[in-house]
Amino acid sequence: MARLCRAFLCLVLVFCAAGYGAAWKEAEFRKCHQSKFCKDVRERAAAWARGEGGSNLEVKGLRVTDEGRVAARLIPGGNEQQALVLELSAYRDGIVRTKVAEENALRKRFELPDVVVADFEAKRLKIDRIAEKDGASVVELSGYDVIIQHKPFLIQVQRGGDLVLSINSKNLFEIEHLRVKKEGDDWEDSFRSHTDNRPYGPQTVSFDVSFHGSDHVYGIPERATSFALKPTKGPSINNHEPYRLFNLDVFEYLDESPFGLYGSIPVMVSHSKKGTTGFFLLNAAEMQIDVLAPGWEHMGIEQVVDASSSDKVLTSQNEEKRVDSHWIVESGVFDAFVFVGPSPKDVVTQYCAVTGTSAIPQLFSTAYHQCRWNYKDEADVAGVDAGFDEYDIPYDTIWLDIEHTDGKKYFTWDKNLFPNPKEMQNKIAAKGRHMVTIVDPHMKRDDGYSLHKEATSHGYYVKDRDGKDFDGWCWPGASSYLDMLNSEVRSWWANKFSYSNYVGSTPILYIWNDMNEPSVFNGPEATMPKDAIHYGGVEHRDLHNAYGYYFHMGSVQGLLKREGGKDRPFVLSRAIFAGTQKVGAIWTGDNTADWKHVRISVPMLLALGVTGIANAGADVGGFFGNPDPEMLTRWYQLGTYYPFFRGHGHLDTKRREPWLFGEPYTSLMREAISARYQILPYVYTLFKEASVTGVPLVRPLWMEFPEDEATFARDDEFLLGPSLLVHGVYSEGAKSEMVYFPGNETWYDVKSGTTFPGGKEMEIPVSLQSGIPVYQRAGTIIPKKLRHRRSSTQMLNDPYTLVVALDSNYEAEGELYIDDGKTYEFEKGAFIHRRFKFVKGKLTSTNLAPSKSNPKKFTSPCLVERIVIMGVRARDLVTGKGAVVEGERWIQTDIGAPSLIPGAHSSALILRLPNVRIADDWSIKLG
Ligand code: NBV
Repeated sequence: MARLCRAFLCLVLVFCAAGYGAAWKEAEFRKCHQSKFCKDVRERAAAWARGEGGSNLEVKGLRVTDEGRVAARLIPGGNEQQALVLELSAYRDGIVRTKVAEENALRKRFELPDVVVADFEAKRLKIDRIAEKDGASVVELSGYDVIIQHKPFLIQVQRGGDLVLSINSKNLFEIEHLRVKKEGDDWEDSFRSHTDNRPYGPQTVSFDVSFHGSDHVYGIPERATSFALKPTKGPSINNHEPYRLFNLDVFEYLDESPFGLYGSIPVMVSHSKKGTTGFFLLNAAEMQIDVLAPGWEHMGIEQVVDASSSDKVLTSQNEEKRVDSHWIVESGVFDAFVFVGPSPKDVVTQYCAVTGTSAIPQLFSTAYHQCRWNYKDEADVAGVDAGFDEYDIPYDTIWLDIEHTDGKKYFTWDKNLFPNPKEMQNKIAAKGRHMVTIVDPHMKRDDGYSLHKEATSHGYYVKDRDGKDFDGWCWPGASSYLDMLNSEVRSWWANKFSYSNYVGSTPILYIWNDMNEPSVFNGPEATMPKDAIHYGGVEHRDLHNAYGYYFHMGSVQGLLKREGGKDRPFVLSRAIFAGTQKVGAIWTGDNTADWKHVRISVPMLLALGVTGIANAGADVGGFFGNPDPEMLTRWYQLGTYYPFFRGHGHLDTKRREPWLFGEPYTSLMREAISARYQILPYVYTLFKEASVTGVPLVRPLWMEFPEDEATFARDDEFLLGPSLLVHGVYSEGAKSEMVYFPGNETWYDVKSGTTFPGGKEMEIPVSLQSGIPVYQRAGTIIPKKLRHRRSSTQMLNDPYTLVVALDSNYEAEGELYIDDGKTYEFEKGAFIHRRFKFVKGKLTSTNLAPSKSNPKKFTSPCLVERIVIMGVRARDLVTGKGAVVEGERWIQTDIGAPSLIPGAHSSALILRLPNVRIADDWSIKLG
């Protein structure tokens, strides 16, 4: 009998998993009109906007509190019983926070902890004065004003006298008052076979935010769509779905779809020549956001017109430039932040001042990762590892997917396939390489699994609406999910990563968190029911979008604990929320081996970047399907410039290690991966910058060229840091690409040194051999390491090459950050930070690290072995004499087409073996 039952369970599981793997089925996911909260608010908003009512909030009793905040009451349509309270606070460096809640709430609404960084309140400014102007109250801050109009309630933010953002200019602000259920109230909400009890009834928070002076808005990842967000509602685009923020495991997601994927970051950014502005709503409930085109209010929601044709023009002629958005949030509070810029980088920095800057990764994790579902057994791992050596392709980390475990019980090994995990890792470690294993959040409900037993006895699982441990289906079969909202559970979980608990783990083993949306095969929309209950009686509805963030956080704590807080953790997560950047790296989930997915990875990474997620990548090769060798090569050529660079593929796909395709593909993939290793010093320096300022590695062109309008809707290319322009090749057999060169400066082709003027789009011939178009910006210096090695660890003591790209003033500058690449010693000053400057024919290296805060010195024995200077004028080319390291010795020079960059521009000059130390101050003069 027991055997029969087991066989039946297996069948069910296979069935579930098969359905799970099937192509994206639109009908399996809710549309706005299939969720009561979204349908109701969207319809109400359309009616209000046509003048049929409105929230009509009036501000009363506005004052400055003793604490230096602005406080007021908001009365909806004269109804004192349903008064709201508003609190507005200002923070240093252009941040405003506004909270609105019910004055007398039936029940305390959930406010999400653990996202805003601990020291944020310390940045608060004391507001001491409010000016009254034309029936409005004005808070004057440095460089900007916040104006609160009383009737109707309206918040406007003016930067340097220009209106940049307003809240409630469409009169749509509404917080549904929590109420007691009356007879006849129908609160239940059903979708397919699932019914959400909605025990607390309607409780939406909805409002409009307008971005003034701009044509474009960006952000609110994660979705596979254009970077500049297309309007979802308007005369020619009626009934487009709103952008949904609800973390879901979406099988075989489509490109060019507004549908929300595994992560949610409720941040919207607008940009125009006049500046950049950002808006963030701290709320982890399901959210639906409409981007409104003029005239949207005249549309009923049931008419269906295809939206795909209409894109950018959001403003009709002669109207003020603006983009309106309507936010519909299922529950929780209105806790919003406005970032006043004015520059694009300022906005990211302001947002990261609230939610944290990017965690600085270990150096190895910035190099290439080789993954597959699954490397089958120890012999397979050894074979792949040896393959990289045999074909002379560098890689740093090999990954093991779910099949390495004993029956999908995480922290265990399949004893037949992986009998000697430690030995296996030691062999990998001997080459300076690393391993990552997967640890998912679904816990097998198996009494023989000690983690499950413990979690059950401690009561650590999320509960279903009846108070029992939630029981859902996932890879292991019947599974429960840890309640990661509870810090005690996170800390218990963290202990499981110790070497004694995770038997078979070694110091080179790191972690991958998948399925943490959470994915529940038999749940509504393949996730956890919203009426499941967390610690403190919190409904899953209120924190759904942050579940994966908490799980990620718990695992990171685990690796930190394992190393006694010494080494930096590495945990890759699929589900994300605002603040994930401070926890670790992420990837864009299950993409497909399809050219469109190569292309869409760029806007996806751009959207993540402007919302603070600096360490992100897409599966190179495409997870589903089999890439042909050309597509795979093109994807590697692009992946070289992803912040997180990993090849990965589905269990059912053909093996695709780079050497399996023959020539020229293997060599071209080797070249692409090696190109990543060459720029690691630059990439690592960018990661350091992201950890301090939040400014991402993958940047939209307008982040560096804010006034260049031609870049505002461009998402087929990006900048990696300030200095590299990257344009992928996104189609089969492409012979040329239209590349836009932003700004007024020159761009140097990184391979040939050929120059292109800025401010122009040009047709650039491409071949598979030429790689994708990549250019260095004039006026920059990029540090590289050019010696070919097996892994980043083996490059540690390698000498540097500095690539100087001169601008029209004959100048250039750049930076290099180095530390031990592993620990937190840099916090005590153990790092090197250099600035390189080329001015008046002289290249100088100076210290950027503040000496006082540098008591614990970090030194590097590394030398500079080569300096490449592009853009040297003929009259300055040195013949015979060479350059001189000031006051000291002559060095060899090599003028003309350098061997490094075949076919290079004739004015490139190579200084060989200057042999100055990277850690020292030095200068080198030409001539
Ligand atoms: O663990 C298996 C896969 C994993 O390889 C992939 O990267 C994840 O995004 N996982 C999803 C579950 C199965 C997907 C069909």
